[in-house]
Amino acid sequence: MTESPAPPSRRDFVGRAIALGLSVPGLAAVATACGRADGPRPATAGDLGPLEKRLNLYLWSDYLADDTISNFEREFGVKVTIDTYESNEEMAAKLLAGATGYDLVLPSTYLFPLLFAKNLIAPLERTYLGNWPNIAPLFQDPAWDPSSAHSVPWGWGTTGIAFRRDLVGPRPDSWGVFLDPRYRAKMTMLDDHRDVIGSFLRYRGRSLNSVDPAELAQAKADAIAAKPNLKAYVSAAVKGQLIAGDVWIAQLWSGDAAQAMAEQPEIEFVVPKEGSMIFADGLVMLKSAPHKRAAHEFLNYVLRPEVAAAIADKTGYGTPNLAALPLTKSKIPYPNADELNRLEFQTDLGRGAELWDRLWTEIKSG
Ligand code: N2P
Repeated sequence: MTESPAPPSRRDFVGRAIALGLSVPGLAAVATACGRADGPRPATAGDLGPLEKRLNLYLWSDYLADDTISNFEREFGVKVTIDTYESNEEMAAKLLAGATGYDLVLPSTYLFPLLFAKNLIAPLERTYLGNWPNIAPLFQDPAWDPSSAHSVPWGWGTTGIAFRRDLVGPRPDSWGVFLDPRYRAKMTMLDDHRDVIGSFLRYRGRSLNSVDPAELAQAKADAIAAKPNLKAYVSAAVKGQLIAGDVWIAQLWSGDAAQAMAEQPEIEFVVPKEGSMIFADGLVMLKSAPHKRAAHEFLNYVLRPEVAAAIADKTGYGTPNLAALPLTKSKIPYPNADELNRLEFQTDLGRGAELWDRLWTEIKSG
């Protein structure tokens, strides 16, 4: 572990997140001054016509507050249906296979280039998004969606290790714990190739966005060596197993870990010392969306500070909504300064994606 990944560029999300994460109280004061911006909207060429009666969402599981949908349905008279997915790749595979009927989907930003290239995403009519100024400047005009023309940021978080403090010791602060047979069959990793392969790349001091075949071969070897110690590759569903004590150590996303911690105080979340991923997820509208006006009303609705704050409180993910920050009440595991320094933003793998896919298939069947 002699080499470390290249330092992030100035426009890199991590640097920008440092600014956000380190000054949350200060930002809260700014946000209070900004307030909410439900202004009148001018008529434009992009008139979306009358509000449809339905809206179809395709979202990550466990990423809403309890009343997010019911309040929207009541206020707007729109019936909402929701399908959920457990990984970006599951969602992308379904869309690329031609699934239609969905209005909005919620990919991680590393997937945006693929969805744009496949011509799946429609630009947004900004005149319907009067609440947009609530979004933190950090998340406006981001590298993944210049001019924010196609997306509304939803949440952000990190990948780390959630563990049962009462059952495990010492504190597992290295990705190497998954190679430790001491916890055989009491550990799980995410059912997500970016997280599994990415964490073993970091374990060896590499970038978690590496497409170098030799580095990836080592990550694959580590993943296969860890496999006998794992109970399963499982994502959101591991929360219940951690709470019950069937799983002691789980690779998990920060918000899902916070959801489990809210029910079982013996659960702790750590960003491993070798570093880890930071990600952002955002809503995009499909070109095939059957209910584009309702989609925009929903986007503008989730941009309200109180709606975004309720989502952050319930899900444990960071909110990109500056005006929502002072309204949040729950414990959201924002990375501290030290952790931020070792987080790396997940980016598109480009043509390397095929190699990653192949390795994942080999790991799972190996
Ligand atoms: C929500 C998981 C979203 C985090 N349950 C992964 N980007």
